[in-house]
Amino acid sequence: MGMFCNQCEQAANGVGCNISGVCGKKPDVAALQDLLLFALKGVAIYAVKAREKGAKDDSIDRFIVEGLFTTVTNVDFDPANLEKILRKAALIRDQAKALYEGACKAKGLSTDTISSAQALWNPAADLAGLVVQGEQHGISSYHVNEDIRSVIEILTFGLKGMAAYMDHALILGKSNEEVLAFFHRALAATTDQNLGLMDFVGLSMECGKQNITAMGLLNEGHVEKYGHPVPTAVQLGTKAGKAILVSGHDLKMLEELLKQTEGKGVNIYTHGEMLPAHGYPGLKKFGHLAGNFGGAWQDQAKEFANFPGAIIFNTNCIQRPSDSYKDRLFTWGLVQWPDVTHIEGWDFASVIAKAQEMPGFPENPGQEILTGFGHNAVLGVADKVIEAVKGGAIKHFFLIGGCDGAKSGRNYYTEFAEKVPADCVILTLACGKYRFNKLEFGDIGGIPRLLDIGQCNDAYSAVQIAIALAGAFNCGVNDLPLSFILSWYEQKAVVILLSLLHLGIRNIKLGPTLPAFITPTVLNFLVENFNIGPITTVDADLKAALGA
Ligand code: FSO
Ligand code: SF4
Repeated sequence: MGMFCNQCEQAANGVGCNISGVCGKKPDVAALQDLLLFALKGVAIYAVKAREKGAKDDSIDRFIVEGLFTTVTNVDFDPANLEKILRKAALIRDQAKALYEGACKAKGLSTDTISSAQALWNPAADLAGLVVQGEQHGISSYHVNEDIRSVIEILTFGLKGMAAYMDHALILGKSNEEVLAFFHRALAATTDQNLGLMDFVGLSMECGKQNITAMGLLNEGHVEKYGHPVPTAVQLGTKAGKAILVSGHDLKMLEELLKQTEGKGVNIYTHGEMLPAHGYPGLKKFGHLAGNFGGAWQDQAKEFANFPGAIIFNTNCIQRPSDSYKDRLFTWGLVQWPDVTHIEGWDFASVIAKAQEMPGFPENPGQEILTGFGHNAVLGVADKVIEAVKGGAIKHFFLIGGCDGAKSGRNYYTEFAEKVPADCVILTLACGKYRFNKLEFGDIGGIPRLLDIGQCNDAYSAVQIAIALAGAFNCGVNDLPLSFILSWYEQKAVVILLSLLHLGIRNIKLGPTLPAFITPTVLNFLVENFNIGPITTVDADLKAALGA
């Protein structure tokens, strides 16, 4: 059975995974995810038609967002769960069709004949049949022209990334009609063989724009619920007591767990992208939010084996669990792994019970690191920052952010942070920060030289900071003494890149390697319009950024 997937930075041989995923995705799961994307396009075709007639349905919108997020790298590895979602997709498609037909009827209009395969799809009778169906609808079927296919992939992966942020926002009760409608419109467009390269370039840029709204919504949801992040020292040592480790991005899930463990002698530790949670007043108020454990996602197998408590994933990036911790590993939300207990809903009693069975940690305080430099905190000291720039104390800002990953080439980011001159400030976000966030950078006149803005979605905060600085200096963002040194891994990074390009940000350095799904023609286009380029050597890239 063959597969082809090239959606993340780990794509085998820089081309694509065709035997089995480097991430652990097996060919059957790859085919089921391809089929899910195909089915979502069918739903979207009817949802677009319904919206044109003024009809929409929250459950259809929500299904599209969750379905897309399900196909993001390192989210759902469970064939049985994917089968359930696929069967629901057919029902949701029927619901979207009925919505469209009902809206036409109510207006006394006739309905268009829809003949696209995506809209007419019906699921095979069993799992094996679904896999066979999925094998027909992989990436190679997107378009015969490889450059158009490349841009359709950029758009598709951008939509997947945006779905992740939108899903978190929806969980917090935040929504936006324009963004939801765009998911349908863009997905339906990918089935339209009459569209050309520039149509998909336009849609990709629009995806970047819509994603700023989605990340803004998520930021609003976080701030309304938990307050603006404040600079906070996070303990890397351990507190005596039972322990639960939370990995992922979902703050509401963490909050619920904190509430349910209050007074139970169970301490909660953050892992990976949950680290910025410590900066939110509404979360740090829980005394048993004890600290951060471990590094970025790719080190989980080694680190989880040493965690003496229960572990729960609330989003990506999950990897194949080893037997040493599989029985105390749980998933929540969209993340699933076969034979790993999945928590439905908001009751974490079984996770807490598992933590109670485990030995927990002794008291062992350790190093502290800082987080919580969201736009509110940074702009709160904007006068000081602007004065430091004008007076020459701060010469340049580097946004060194994005995803971490397993490749050795990612040492570039550690070396880069280490070599940033002492009169420069590093802004960072997402899990790529683990390459250097335990190093000592000192401060410039009281302004820490390393400012952790937050999770990958806090790219929104980084953009707000850049726009405010540009306003203060009366220039464009590209004229600021600010360089973007980005690392990517999966599709959330793709959509953030689209957002930066939509904002017209130029000269981005991207690594550790360029996406396998970008053809030379498309790369030329990006270079010509945005002067984006691959990372080279630390010395050369630093020199280029500082113009020295
Ligand atoms: Fe990292 Fe994983 Fe947050 Fe991604 S934990 S790699 S871009 O899911 O989303 O930064
Ligand atoms: Fe390969 Fe990445 Fe696709 Fe996994 S998600 S199969 S590692 S390209």
